[in-house]
Amino acid sequence: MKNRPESLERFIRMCSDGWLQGWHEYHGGNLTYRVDKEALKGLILKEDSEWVKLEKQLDNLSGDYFFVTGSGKTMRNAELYPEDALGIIEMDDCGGSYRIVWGLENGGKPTSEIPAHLLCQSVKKEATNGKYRLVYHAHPVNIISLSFVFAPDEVKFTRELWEMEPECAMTFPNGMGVLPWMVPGTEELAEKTGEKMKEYDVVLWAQHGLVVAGEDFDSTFGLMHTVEKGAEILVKTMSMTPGKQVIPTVQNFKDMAEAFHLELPEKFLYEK
Ligand code: 2HA
Ligand code: ZN
Repeated sequence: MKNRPESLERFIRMCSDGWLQGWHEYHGGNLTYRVDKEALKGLILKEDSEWVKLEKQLDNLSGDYFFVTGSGKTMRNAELYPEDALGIIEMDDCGGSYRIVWGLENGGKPTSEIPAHLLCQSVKKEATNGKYRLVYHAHPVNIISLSFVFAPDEVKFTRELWEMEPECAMTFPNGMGVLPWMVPGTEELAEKTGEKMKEYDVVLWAQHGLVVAGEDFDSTFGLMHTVEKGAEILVKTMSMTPGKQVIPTVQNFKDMAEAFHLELPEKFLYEK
Protein backbone atom coordinates (compact mmCIF):
# COMPACT_ATOMS: atom_id res chain seq x y z
CA MET A 1 0.00 0.00 0.00
CA LYS A 2 1.41 3.35 -0.99
CA ASN A 3 1.29 6.03 1.66
CA ARG A 4 -1.38 8.16 -0.05
CA PRO A 5 -4.94 8.99 0.92
CA GLU A 6 -7.43 6.34 -0.17
CA SER A 7 -9.37 8.90 -2.22
CA LEU A 8 -6.22 9.84 -4.12
CA GLU A 9 -5.62 6.16 -4.89
CA ARG A 10 -9.18 5.93 -6.22
CA PHE A 11 -8.68 9.10 -8.27
CA ILE A 12 -5.52 7.67 -9.83
CA ARG A 13 -7.24 4.37 -10.56
CA MET A 14 -10.08 6.19 -12.33
CA CYS A 15 -7.58 8.01 -14.56
CA SER A 16 -5.95 4.68 -15.43
CA ASP A 17 -9.29 2.97 -16.02
CA GLY A 18 -10.37 5.75 -18.41
CA TRP A 19 -7.06 5.48 -20.22
CA LEU A 20 -7.50 1.71 -20.58
CA GLN A 21 -10.99 2.26 -22.05
CA GLY A 22 -9.44 4.40 -24.80
CA TRP A 23 -11.22 7.55 -23.70
CA HIS A 24 -8.11 9.68 -23.15
CA GLU A 25 -5.94 10.01 -26.22
CA TYR A 26 -2.90 12.15 -25.41
CA HIS A 27 -4.16 15.14 -23.34
CA GLY A 28 -7.82 14.27 -23.78
CA GLY A 29 -10.23 14.38 -20.86
CA ASN A 30 -10.03 15.56 -17.26
CA LEU A 31 -11.25 14.72 -13.78
CA THR A 32 -11.92 16.61 -10.54
CA TYR A 33 -12.92 15.35 -7.09
CA ARG A 34 -13.96 17.48 -4.10
CA VAL A 35 -12.01 16.07 -1.17
CA ASP A 36 -12.43 16.76 2.55
CA LYS A 37 -9.39 18.41 4.09
CA GLU A 38 -9.16 15.70 6.79
CA ALA A 39 -8.55 13.15 4.06
CA LEU A 40 -5.36 14.97 3.07
CA LYS A 41 -3.54 14.23 6.33
CA GLY A 42 -0.16 12.78 5.53
CA LEU A 43 0.39 14.94 2.45
CA ILE A 44 2.60 17.99 2.73
CA LEU A 45 0.60 20.94 1.40
CA LYS A 46 2.27 24.04 -0.02
CA GLU A 47 1.09 27.39 1.22
CA ASP A 48 3.11 29.71 -0.96
CA SER A 49 1.57 29.25 -4.43
CA GLU A 50 0.01 32.16 -6.28
CA TRP A 51 -3.75 32.57 -6.11
CA VAL A 52 -5.38 32.29 -9.54
CA LYS A 53 -8.55 34.32 -9.97
CA LEU A 54 -11.62 32.69 -11.49
CA GLU A 55 -13.88 34.53 -13.96
CA LYS A 56 -16.81 33.68 -11.78
CA GLN A 57 -16.92 33.56 -7.99
CA LEU A 58 -18.39 30.28 -6.69
CA ASP A 59 -19.44 31.03 -3.12
CA ASN A 60 -20.44 27.52 -2.18
CA LEU A 61 -16.95 26.18 -2.99
CA SER A 62 -15.23 28.54 -0.51
CA GLY A 63 -12.38 26.77 1.25
CA ASP A 64 -12.92 23.51 -0.66
CA TYR A 65 -10.11 21.25 -1.88
CA PHE A 66 -10.14 19.40 -5.20
CA PHE A 67 -8.01 16.72 -6.79
CA VAL A 68 -7.53 17.82 -10.39
CA THR A 69 -5.88 16.41 -13.50
CA GLY A 70 -3.32 18.68 -15.14
CA SER A 71 -3.53 20.68 -18.34
CA GLY A 72 -1.36 19.17 -21.06
CA LYS A 73 -0.76 16.06 -18.93
CA THR A 74 -1.90 12.52 -19.70
CA MET A 75 -4.28 10.22 -17.84
CA ARG A 76 -1.85 7.46 -18.74
CA ASN A 77 0.83 8.99 -16.51
CA ALA A 78 -1.40 9.52 -13.47
CA GLU A 79 -0.30 6.26 -11.89
CA LEU A 80 3.42 6.51 -12.66
CA TYR A 81 3.89 10.26 -12.02
CA PRO A 82 0.97 11.47 -9.90
CA GLU A 83 2.81 14.52 -8.54
CA ASP A 84 3.39 15.71 -12.10
CA ALA A 85 0.16 14.68 -13.84
CA LEU A 86 -2.22 15.56 -11.00
CA GLY A 87 -2.62 18.21 -8.35
CA ILE A 88 -4.65 19.41 -5.40
CA ILE A 89 -6.12 22.91 -5.44
CA GLU A 90 -7.55 24.90 -2.57
CA MET A 91 -10.28 27.51 -3.06
CA ASP A 92 -9.93 30.80 -1.18
CA ASP A 93 -12.42 31.80 1.49
CA CYS A 94 -14.80 33.48 -0.94
CA GLY A 95 -14.68 30.92 -3.79
CA GLY A 96 -13.18 33.44 -6.20
CA SER A 97 -9.63 32.08 -6.60
CA TYR A 98 -7.68 28.86 -6.24
CA ARG A 99 -4.07 27.90 -5.60
CA ILE A 100 -2.12 24.69 -6.10
CA VAL A 101 -1.21 23.09 -2.79
CA TRP A 102 0.16 19.73 -3.98
CA GLY A 103 1.39 18.17 -7.22
CA LEU A 104 1.41 19.73 -10.71
CA GLU A 105 5.15 19.95 -10.26
CA ASN A 106 7.35 21.75 -12.78
CA GLY A 107 4.91 24.61 -13.36
CA GLY A 108 1.86 22.50 -14.16
CA LYS A 109 -1.65 23.92 -14.20
CA PRO A 110 -5.09 22.42 -13.57
CA THR A 111 -7.02 21.08 -16.57
CA SER A 112 -7.93 23.55 -19.32
CA GLU A 113 -11.56 22.70 -18.57
CA ILE A 114 -11.28 23.97 -14.99
CA PRO A 115 -14.04 26.60 -15.57
CA ALA A 116 -16.55 23.87 -16.51
CA HIS A 117 -15.37 21.56 -13.73
CA LEU A 118 -15.67 24.13 -10.95
CA LEU A 119 -19.02 25.42 -12.18
CA CYS A 120 -20.44 21.89 -12.42
CA GLN A 121 -18.96 21.08 -8.99
CA SER A 122 -20.73 24.14 -7.62
CA VAL A 123 -24.08 23.35 -9.27
CA LYS A 124 -24.01 19.73 -8.12
CA LYS A 125 -22.84 20.51 -4.59
CA GLU A 126 -25.80 22.85 -4.27
CA ALA A 127 -28.31 20.50 -5.91
CA THR A 128 -27.30 17.39 -3.93
CA ASN A 129 -26.56 18.97 -0.57
CA GLY A 130 -22.88 18.16 -0.92
CA LYS A 131 -23.31 14.51 -1.94
CA TYR A 132 -21.82 14.81 -5.44
CA ARG A 133 -18.05 15.14 -5.53
CA LEU A 134 -16.90 14.23 -9.03
CA VAL A 135 -16.95 15.78 -12.47
CA TYR A 136 -15.45 13.70 -15.28
CA HIS A 137 -14.86 14.61 -18.90
CA ALA A 138 -13.80 12.01 -21.49
CA HIS A 139 -13.69 11.45 -25.25
CA PRO A 140 -15.47 8.10 -25.81
CA VAL A 141 -15.54 7.16 -29.49
CA ASN A 142 -19.09 5.89 -29.99
CA ILE A 143 -21.06 8.67 -28.35
CA ILE A 144 -18.94 11.25 -30.19
CA SER A 145 -19.62 9.41 -33.47
CA LEU A 146 -23.36 9.58 -32.87
CA SER A 147 -23.15 13.35 -32.48
CA PHE A 148 -22.12 13.50 -36.16
CA VAL A 149 -25.30 11.66 -37.12
CA PHE A 150 -28.02 13.05 -34.83
CA ALA A 151 -28.84 16.71 -34.28
CA PRO A 152 -28.02 17.97 -30.76
CA ASP A 153 -31.44 16.95 -29.47
CA GLU A 154 -31.65 15.72 -25.85
CA VAL A 155 -34.93 13.87 -26.31
CA LYS A 156 -33.56 12.01 -29.34
CA PHE A 157 -30.22 11.10 -27.73
CA THR A 158 -31.80 10.02 -24.46
CA ARG A 159 -34.45 7.83 -26.03
CA GLU A 160 -32.09 6.27 -28.56
CA LEU A 161 -29.66 5.31 -25.78
CA TRP A 162 -32.32 4.14 -23.32
CA GLU A 163 -33.48 1.68 -25.98
CA MET A 164 -30.07 0.01 -26.25
CA GLU A 165 -30.06 -1.76 -22.86
CA PRO A 166 -32.09 -1.44 -19.63
CA GLU A 167 -28.96 -0.31 -17.77
CA CYS A 168 -29.09 3.02 -19.62
CA ALA A 169 -32.44 4.24 -18.24
CA MET A 170 -31.48 2.87 -14.82
CA THR A 171 -28.16 4.71 -14.79
CA PHE A 172 -29.31 8.03 -16.25
CA PRO A 173 -33.06 8.15 -15.54
CA ASN A 174 -33.11 11.95 -15.89
CA GLY A 175 -31.84 11.62 -19.45
CA MET A 176 -28.88 13.41 -20.95
CA GLY A 177 -28.21 17.02 -21.86
CA VAL A 178 -26.70 17.88 -25.24
CA LEU A 179 -24.78 21.00 -26.25
CA PRO A 180 -23.68 21.90 -29.77
CA TRP A 181 -19.97 22.23 -30.57
CA MET A 182 -18.27 25.02 -28.64
CA VAL A 183 -14.69 26.09 -28.12
CA PRO A 184 -13.13 23.83 -25.44
CA GLY A 185 -12.04 25.36 -22.16
CA THR A 186 -14.17 28.51 -22.46
CA GLU A 187 -16.38 30.27 -19.93
CA GLU A 188 -19.26 29.94 -22.40
CA LEU A 189 -18.92 26.17 -22.51
CA ALA A 190 -18.66 26.15 -18.70
CA GLU A 191 -21.82 28.29 -18.28
CA LYS A 192 -23.90 26.19 -20.66
CA THR A 193 -22.69 22.94 -19.11
CA GLY A 194 -23.44 24.21 -15.60
CA GLU A 195 -26.98 25.07 -16.72
CA LYS A 196 -27.50 21.56 -18.10
CA MET A 197 -26.12 20.00 -14.92
CA LYS A 198 -29.06 21.50 -13.02
CA GLU A 199 -31.24 18.93 -14.80
CA TYR A 200 -28.90 16.13 -15.85
CA ASP A 201 -25.89 14.14 -14.61
CA VAL A 202 -24.63 13.62 -18.18
CA VAL A 203 -23.98 16.30 -20.78
CA LEU A 204 -22.79 15.57 -24.31
CA TRP A 205 -20.51 18.11 -25.92
CA ALA A 206 -21.33 17.37 -29.57
CA GLN A 207 -18.32 16.38 -31.72
CA HIS A 208 -16.13 16.52 -28.62
CA GLY A 209 -17.01 14.30 -25.65
CA LEU A 210 -19.05 13.70 -22.52
CA VAL A 211 -19.17 15.31 -19.10
CA VAL A 212 -20.66 13.39 -16.20
CA ALA A 213 -21.09 14.18 -12.51
CA GLY A 214 -21.55 11.85 -9.58
CA GLU A 215 -21.33 11.03 -5.94
CA ASP A 216 -18.46 8.55 -5.86
CA PHE A 217 -15.82 7.02 -8.09
CA ASP A 218 -17.80 3.91 -9.03
CA SER A 219 -21.04 5.67 -9.92
CA THR A 220 -19.30 8.42 -11.89
CA PHE A 221 -17.11 6.05 -13.89
CA GLY A 222 -20.09 3.71 -14.27
CA LEU A 223 -22.20 6.51 -15.72
CA MET A 224 -19.58 7.37 -18.35
CA HIS A 225 -19.16 3.68 -19.14
CA THR A 226 -22.89 3.02 -19.46
CA VAL A 227 -23.57 5.94 -21.81
CA GLU A 228 -20.68 4.85 -24.00
CA LYS A 229 -21.79 1.20 -23.92
CA GLY A 230 -25.28 2.19 -25.07
CA ALA A 231 -23.71 4.30 -27.81
CA GLU A 232 -21.50 1.40 -28.90
CA ILE A 233 -24.50 -0.94 -29.23
CA LEU A 234 -26.29 1.74 -31.26
CA VAL A 235 -23.32 2.31 -33.57
CA LYS A 236 -23.01 -1.46 -34.14
CA THR A 237 -26.75 -1.76 -34.79
CA MET A 238 -26.72 1.14 -37.25
CA SER A 239 -23.76 -0.48 -39.02
CA MET A 240 -25.90 -3.55 -39.71
CA THR A 241 -29.21 -1.90 -40.57
CA PRO A 242 -30.27 1.65 -41.40
CA GLY A 243 -32.84 1.66 -38.58
CA LYS A 244 -33.48 -0.50 -35.51
CA GLN A 245 -35.67 -3.46 -36.45
CA VAL A 246 -37.01 -4.15 -32.96
CA ILE A 247 -37.23 -1.70 -30.07
CA PRO A 248 -38.59 -1.76 -26.52
CA THR A 249 -42.01 -0.11 -26.31
CA VAL A 250 -43.09 2.84 -24.18
CA GLN A 251 -45.00 0.30 -22.08
CA ASN A 252 -41.77 -1.67 -21.57
CA PHE A 253 -40.15 1.47 -20.13
CA LYS A 254 -43.16 2.15 -17.92
CA ASP A 255 -43.08 -1.41 -16.56
CA MET A 256 -39.36 -1.14 -15.86
CA ALA A 257 -39.85 2.23 -14.18
CA GLU A 258 -42.42 0.69 -11.87
CA ALA A 259 -40.30 -2.36 -11.08
CA PHE A 260 -37.20 -0.27 -10.31
CA HIS A 261 -38.91 2.81 -8.83
CA LEU A 262 -37.57 5.09 -11.57
CA GLU A 263 -39.16 8.40 -12.43
CA LEU A 264 -38.60 8.58 -16.16
CA PRO A 265 -39.61 12.01 -17.49
CA GLU A 266 -42.59 11.86 -19.85
CA LYS A 267 -40.81 13.90 -22.53
CA PHE A 268 -38.62 10.87 -23.35
CA LEU A 269 -41.51 8.40 -23.52
CA TYR A 270 -43.25 9.49 -26.69
CA GLU A 271 -44.92 6.91 -28.97
CA LYS A 272 -42.89 6.26 -32.12
O1 2HA B 1 -7.47 18.48 -23.55
O2 2HA B 1 -10.32 17.20 -23.20
O3 2HA B 1 -11.67 19.40 -23.55
C1 2HA B 1 -8.35 18.21 -22.57
C2 2HA B 1 -9.72 18.23 -23.09
C3 2HA B 1 -10.32 19.51 -23.45
ZN1 ZN C 1 -12.19 17.36 -24.17
